[in-house]
Amino acid sequence: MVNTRTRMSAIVATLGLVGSLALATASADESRTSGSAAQIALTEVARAQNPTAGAAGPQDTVWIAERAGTVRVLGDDGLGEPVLDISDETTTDGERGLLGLAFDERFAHLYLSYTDLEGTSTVDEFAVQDGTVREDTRRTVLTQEQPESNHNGGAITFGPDGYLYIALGDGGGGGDPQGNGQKLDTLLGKLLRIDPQGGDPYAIPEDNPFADDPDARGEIWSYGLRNPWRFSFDAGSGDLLIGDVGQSDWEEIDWAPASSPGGENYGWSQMEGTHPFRGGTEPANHVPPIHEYDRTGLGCSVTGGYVYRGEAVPGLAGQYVYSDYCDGTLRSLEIEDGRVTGEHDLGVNGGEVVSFAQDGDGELYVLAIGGTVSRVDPA
Ligand SMILES: [Ca+2]
Repeated sequence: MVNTRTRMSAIVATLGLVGSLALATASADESRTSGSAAQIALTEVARAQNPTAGAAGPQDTVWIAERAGTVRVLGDDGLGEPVLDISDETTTDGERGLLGLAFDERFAHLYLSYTDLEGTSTVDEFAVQDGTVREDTRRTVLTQEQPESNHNGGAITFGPDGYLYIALGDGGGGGDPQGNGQKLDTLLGKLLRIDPQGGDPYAIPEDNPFADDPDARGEIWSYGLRNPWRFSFDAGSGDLLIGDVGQSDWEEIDWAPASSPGGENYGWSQMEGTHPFRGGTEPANHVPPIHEYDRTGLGCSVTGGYVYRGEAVPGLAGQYVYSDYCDGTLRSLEIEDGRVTGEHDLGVNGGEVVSFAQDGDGELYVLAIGGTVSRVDPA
C-alpha cells in the first residue's frame, strides 16, 4: 500500500509538472478565487542585526545569520551572543554579506554562505559537536567569483536527498548581460546540488542532470534563474520552491516536484516570469513559474518562504508562505501537484521581509532586514 501510494504520488507529481507547463496561463487566471485566509499574527521573538537567513539547529534551536557576518542562536530570551563571527571576512556592499546558513541532516556540520572581501560567493563548512561549532574544522567547500555586487543569491539548504543545494544569481549588472542564466558552463544563474562530504572539497552526485555532460558544469541542478534569493524544500512533500527575483516587471515562484531528476530551465534571461524578456525566445524546455506577480502593486522583490508544516496554525497547513521585500505583506499559495489553486493575503505585514526560517517543528519565523525576528502564530 505504501509503495503503491508512493509511486502514485510520484506519477501525479510528474504529471503535475507537465500540466503546469501546458496550463500555466490558465492556472494563473483561475487561481484568483480562493477561500478565506488563515488567521495569523506575528509575534516578535527577537531583534537581530540585519538578519538574512535562519535554519533549524541542534537541540530544537533556530540559528540566525546576520548580514555583517555573525551567527546567533535564538532562545527563549531572544538571541544569544554570536557563536560565530566572520565579519572581518565579508562586506555589506551592494547585496553582499553573510547570506545563508544550513545544517546537514544530523546537525553534524554547519555551512555558511557569504561573499568574501573580493565579493566571491563562498560556502564554508564547520563541524558541529554537541551543538557547538568547532571553528578549527573550518574549510571552504565551494567558491564562485561574482562580476558584480548584486544578484549573489546565497541561499543554501539541504534537500531531502541529503545533498547541499546552493543558489547563485546570474552575476548581476541588470538584464543578465553575459547571458549566464542559459549558459551551462557557469555556475551563475543556477541552483547547484553537491555532496560536501563525498569528496575534497566536494563531490558531484552521479545522478545530477549534467554530471556526464562535458559542456556543462556537473554541479548544476536547475538553471535559468536570475536571483534565486531564497528557496526551500517542502518538509512534507519534498517539493522544491524557489523565489526568483525579477528584473523590473515580474516576480516569480518556481516549483519542481520531489520526484524531479533536475535539469529544469526556469527561463531567465530569455523569459521574465511567463513573458519574453527584451525580445527573448521562450526556450522549448522552459518551466514557467507556478506563480508570478507584477509591480503594479507594492511588491518589487519576492522573498521565497516555506510550505507551512507546523501545528500552531492548522488553517495554514500545506500552504506556501512567502512575502516581498518592498511590500512586506505575508501571502500564501495553495498548491496541488504544481498548480496554484488558491492565493491568500494573510493580512499581516512583516516589514522589509528578507527571509524566512523554519524550526524543527515546522513553525515559521519572519526575518526583516531592519532586525525583527517574528514567529507566525495563530491570531
Ligand atoms: Ca523564470
